[in-house]
Amino acid sequence: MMRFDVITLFPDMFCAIKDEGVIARGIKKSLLEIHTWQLRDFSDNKYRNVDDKSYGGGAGMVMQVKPIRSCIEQIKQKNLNSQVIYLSPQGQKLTHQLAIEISKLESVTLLCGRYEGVDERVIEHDVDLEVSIGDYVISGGELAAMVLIDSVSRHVPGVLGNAESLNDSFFNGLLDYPHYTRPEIIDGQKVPDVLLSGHQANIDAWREDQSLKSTKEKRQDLIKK
Ligand code: 4H4
Repeated sequence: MMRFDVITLFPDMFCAIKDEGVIARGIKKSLLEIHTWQLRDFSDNKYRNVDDKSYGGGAGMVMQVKPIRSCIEQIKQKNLNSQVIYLSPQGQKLTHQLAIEISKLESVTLLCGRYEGVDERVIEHDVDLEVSIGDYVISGGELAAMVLIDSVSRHVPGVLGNAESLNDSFFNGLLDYPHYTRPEIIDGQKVPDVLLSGHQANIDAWREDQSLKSTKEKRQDLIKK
């Protein structure tokens, strides 16, 4: 069982992964648990504010320490050793390898930033790992958290039915080979003959060659020296 606690201003967004698809099935099979926490419930004022102006000026608002720290403390009362991951463009890039490592944890708390992010003292004192889904800024950490939950959950044993392919791109460090299905010809576009040959050894060799070829063309950086 892997548990995700998510600290967010928009808990309803997570219905997108809790109600449909692979993750929903993992939850139904009691392999996954996703619990969202509305950060505003931990605000110390009646307006339920959790952000404030930035010291030193500047346009954006910053998420305050206290509500986040109170929420993490409550989460840790239930999951003492939950690892706190903060989603931010300054984090370690989420890769296949990092997703596998995170999937080995039993409890993870995902902190979703909004505005300009969180007060630096949260990162120093409460956050165990900062993770980025890519070199761009999105309006909130929620979408990044859902990407992380999806990619990590696929490595939790039993979540992916054995029918669903585990040889997704990056499984062997290379991009995936091309896929085809019926019909054999459409608008003059044919399925490669080798895939119709029935020779599994030739098919496997062709697929490996295709993976290498597309990785060299599209992602030189993945070709190990
Ligand atoms: C968080 C913006 C932190 C800026 C945010 C910072 C990503 C991403 C993201 C909403 C929030 C943005 N999260 N991968 N890319 N001041 N989150 O863009 O640290 O630069 O994960 S900051």
